Amino acid sequence: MDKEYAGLKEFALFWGADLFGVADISGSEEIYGESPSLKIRLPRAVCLGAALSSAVMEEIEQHPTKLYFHHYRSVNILLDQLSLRICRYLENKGWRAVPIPASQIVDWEKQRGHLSHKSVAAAAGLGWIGRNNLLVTKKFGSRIRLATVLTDMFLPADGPSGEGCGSCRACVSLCPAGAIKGSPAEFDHIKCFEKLREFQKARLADQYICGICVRHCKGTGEAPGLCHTGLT
Ligand code: B12
Repeated sequence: MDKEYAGLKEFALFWGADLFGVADISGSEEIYGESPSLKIRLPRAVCLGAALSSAVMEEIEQHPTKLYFHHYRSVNILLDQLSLRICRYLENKGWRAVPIPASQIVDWEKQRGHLSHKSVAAAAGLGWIGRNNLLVTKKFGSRIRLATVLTDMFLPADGPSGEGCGSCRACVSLCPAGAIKGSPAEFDHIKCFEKLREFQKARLADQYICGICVRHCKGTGEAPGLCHTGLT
């Protein structure tokens, strides 16, 4: 393994990353969306994944719990702190680095962040975009939150994993909004968002969260053979 890559990965895992990968984004303008909020363009994206607690996720039944709401924010803080540490690590070595917030919305109308962490994670081979429209990983399923650090450090890039959900449809019938269909392209964002608004109005959480499809996508660690073959 490349020495710089190995050193950065070790640092990231030490400070709380559960998954790590690097994507070459030099020709991937689409990760920034239609109306980019960032002026800076750097060729590498360091992708960081932090796993959600299984016990917290398993408390979720028909709606988000208060415990999940707090946990979701704690994991975002962990990811933002981790990104900051990585940024300082890279800058101390003389490279440029931009920590992208785990969960900041910069365009409320279009509901966009600075860039798509899911797209970066899929390009870095952490997993694939599943039927539930989320990044699905072998080890944690979708029970993983993401952040990205952009850099010009010359790091070797990982590639897409080439895997998919296979015949697993665990999330399809469990989605309370009926938003999950046969493929990620068919995911019904409007139905999903309406359900999140309903939960928020009922004061189940103060932000737009749900957690049901996250809970039921467990990866191959807990549900062997379910989520790791080609998307059908
Ligand atoms: C705004 C936002 C929302 C909006 C919706 C925005 C939208 N239209 O998707 C709302 C508030 C509704 C929302 C809801 C949720 N969100 Co949200 N959200 C974000 C945020 C802040 C920005 C997303 C964004 O800019 N999207 C723009 C579009 C263009 O990009 P995208 O949707 O990320 O990626 C698409 C394309 O790139 C494309 N694509 C990329 N590669 C591939 C490959 C193939 C084969 C295909 C077909 C498509 C494809 O498909 C992707 C999916 O549509 C991100 C953080 C971030 N900066 O990424 C979190 C994020 C996407 N959310 C996340 C989560 C978990 C949720 C919820 C489950 C809520 C919760 N925490 O309980 C629900 C998701 C329900 C669902 N199943 O999709 C996580 C996803 C983690 C994961 N494992 O995938 C993120 C990454 C936050 C984080 N730091 O981890 N979210």
